[in-house]
Amino acid sequence: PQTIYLKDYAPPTWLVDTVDLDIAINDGFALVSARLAMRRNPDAAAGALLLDGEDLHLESIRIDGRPLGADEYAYSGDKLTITSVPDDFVLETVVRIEPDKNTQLSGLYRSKDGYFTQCEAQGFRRITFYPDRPDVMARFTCTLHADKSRFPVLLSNGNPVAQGDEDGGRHWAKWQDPFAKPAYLFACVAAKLEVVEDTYVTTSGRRVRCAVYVEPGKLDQCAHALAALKLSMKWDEDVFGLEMDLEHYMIVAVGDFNMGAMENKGLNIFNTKFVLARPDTATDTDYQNIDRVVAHEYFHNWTGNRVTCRDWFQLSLKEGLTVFRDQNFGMDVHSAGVTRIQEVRTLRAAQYPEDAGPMAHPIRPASYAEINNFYTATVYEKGAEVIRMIHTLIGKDAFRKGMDLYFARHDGQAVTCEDFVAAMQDASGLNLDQFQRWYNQAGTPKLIVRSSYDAAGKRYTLDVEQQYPATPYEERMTAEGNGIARGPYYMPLVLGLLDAKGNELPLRLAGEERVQGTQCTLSIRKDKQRFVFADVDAEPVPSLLRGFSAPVVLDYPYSNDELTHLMAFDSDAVNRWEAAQRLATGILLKGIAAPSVPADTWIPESYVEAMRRLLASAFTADGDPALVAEALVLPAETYLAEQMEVVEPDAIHLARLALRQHLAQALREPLLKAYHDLKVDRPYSPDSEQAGKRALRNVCLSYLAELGDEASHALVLAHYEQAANMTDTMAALAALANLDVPARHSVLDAFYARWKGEALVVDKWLQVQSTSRLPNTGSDVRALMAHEAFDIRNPNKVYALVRAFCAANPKHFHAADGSGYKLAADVILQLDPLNPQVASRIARTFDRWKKFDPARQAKAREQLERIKAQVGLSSDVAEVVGKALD
Ligand code: B3K
Ligand code: ZN
Repeated sequence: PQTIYLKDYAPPTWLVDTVDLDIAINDGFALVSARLAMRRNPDAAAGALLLDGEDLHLESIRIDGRPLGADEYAYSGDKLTITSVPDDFVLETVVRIEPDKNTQLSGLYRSKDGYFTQCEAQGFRRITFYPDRPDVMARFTCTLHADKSRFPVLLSNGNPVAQGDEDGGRHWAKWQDPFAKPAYLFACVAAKLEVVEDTYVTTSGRRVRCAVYVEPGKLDQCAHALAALKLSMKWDEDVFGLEMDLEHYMIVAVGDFNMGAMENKGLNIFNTKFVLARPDTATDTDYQNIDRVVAHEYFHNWTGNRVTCRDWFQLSLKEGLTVFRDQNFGMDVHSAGVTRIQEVRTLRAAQYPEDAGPMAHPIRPASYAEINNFYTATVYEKGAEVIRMIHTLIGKDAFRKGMDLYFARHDGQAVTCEDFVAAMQDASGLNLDQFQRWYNQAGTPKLIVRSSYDAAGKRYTLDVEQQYPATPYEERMTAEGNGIARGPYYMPLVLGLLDAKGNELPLRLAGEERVQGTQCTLSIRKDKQRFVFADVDAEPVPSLLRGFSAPVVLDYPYSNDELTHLMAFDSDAVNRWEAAQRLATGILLKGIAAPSVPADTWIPESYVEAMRRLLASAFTADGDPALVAEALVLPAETYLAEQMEVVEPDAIHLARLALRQHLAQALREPLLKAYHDLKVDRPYSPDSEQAGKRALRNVCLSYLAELGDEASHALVLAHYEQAANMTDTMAALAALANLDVPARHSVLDAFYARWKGEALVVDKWLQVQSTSRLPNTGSDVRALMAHEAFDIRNPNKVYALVRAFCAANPKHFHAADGSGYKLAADVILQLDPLNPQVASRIARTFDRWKKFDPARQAKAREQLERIKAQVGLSSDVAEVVGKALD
């Protein structure tokens, strides 16, 4: 595939003022008539008119009403070229498209009995000819026509302005969006849907109709999403002073969708997974994810829609910022500490390996082959960390001023990441030049901290060094002559110091008058820096990188005693959790290195006691069960793999299992007691208090299930039978899926029979099986691919069965015989012609293949080469596989 460079950006030659679309849905095809009022961009170089168009059948083309002759235009290679046009004109095209055959789910496509759109990043060109780039912003109207009984609901962005019936049992509706927008925010829907509605009144008194549309029969699963929408509207007013600007805000749920959801202006289209929930069908985590995705898409209305991206390299401008905003919303509506912990875990599980692998890129890449491959954990999650660091460095009030300034300067514009940073710099007065490196350098920096204590002088010294070795991204850029001079990052290091009793010490840097309180933020800017704290009476335990203040790997030689101390006393929730993770990681790495040694020789008794105290702390007056649940969960196998030079998936699995079994044996009594004490007797609510109790109770259950005796099996089955909500049901089912007991099959069968009509529940059923550790999982996944429940055209099914197997079942995906790699490659090759975006996401699970032993590498390479050799491979998969093999 061809590489596109940020440095080649040029403003659009042609601008579009208005777009009038007319879309007629017919059996087997749609006719799209577009009327574009266009003019030459005075700020751009001259050039012919070039429009994007993909899989379009051109029926007619006119300029200012005059049909063009065959020699006046050319359509090839996804470009329509018109050689001679006036400076100002109206272009009218009619194209025929086939949404029923659109398996890519980009552009206008059919899902079940309705038609839906997905235009970000470059789907609009699959609907009509257009300068399909985000810096072309236009005002849209859209008229839809379709059969009235089959497609009673016709929606597009903005406000409904007219509607009527027409011949042949058809009807039409016209929508008008008052805001100019890039084409990627266009949406329309023609389907049979039911709707639940509510009204939100903004601070300035605007009445907004909030509506959630779902397929018939699902109205009882919409309440939570609708409530989350109103909560988000309120939050954005309270925290950022941002109001909803339209009279209609609609969310439409669709079962076939490549991603989570899409922020189209006034007409969000959502994967059903992030809308539908009922206590018996959705877990606590599902409910929380709905909150977050609804908030995220709503927040895009300002960060993304009112101010959008100049080009797709700037994707993190809207995504990093909007993730940061939805994270803060999550911290406000749920537990702040637990929410942050979950984010840190996701970042390290998904983004760090990306930064360490062949697809490494900065949050603003300087080149790409396929933009759809850059909706990544780096652009989203690391992007949010970068915004969070600005927030930490300049403080909450200056950050709010910076946001205000950003909107004052750029409302209605398509801008760059520099524009955002400039607003933050100007509002705060803090120079952020060096900070921009976060936008240009790839890779996770390492922060090496060493301490020393001078008892005579009562001084405590921290030496901080940062390392940021080049990644394959930088090597590629340099080889192409596009290299950049790398340098140290500017980042906040938030810390506290604990004394031997666990008290937080007042902090004063030597040479400074002021005591900073018990927590301070050090500005890290250089390769090496030294910080000296004065008046420190005895050597403290440092609590470094509180709140995970920068997306780095922290290297500090903590002893196990220091970690247990932090686990017990640190006032920072993230660092209490982090101490438990570090402790477990250190112990597990020892166990992994000595696979034939009995577990009790590498598991220190002090660790077991620390975990016992941790569990007990959930029941103290200020105990937080949700936080304890997080801290009791051992680091994931994939996380442990990243800590190793050469990954040994079997040894990792066995050591982690041995530690779980050891803890289950040693803490059997308190685990059982906690399990019984934590039972929630009230009617189900997804609130954080109930959810926290369920989380801890279910963690206890999962440990107890490791005991492997009759009693523990009976406990799991009883939990399943008594479950009154999907959270508890899935906890039992997940435990059972790992047990080789006769009840496993009967329960899985009964579960399927009970839920086969609920697609999202069937996804859960597929996923517990694909992530099982039992020996036959690989062949079970193959068998399930032939099951009536599976459909390779439905992304949720592929993610639940195949992606979960590849990404969350390392023991089986990395099976020594190569069967896991073969399975993944078979699916990628089958899926690529149908849906390259989803195929490419599966291909990404090969990213870390070079970290394994030579025998596994040979098996992985064989499959990667096999994929690469496929004729007609999509640019999506070609880019991923090409970079993996480089
Ligand atoms: N902006 C969309 C992502 C669209 C992905 C297209 N391949 C969802 C979001 O981040 O809100
Ligand atoms: Zn987003």
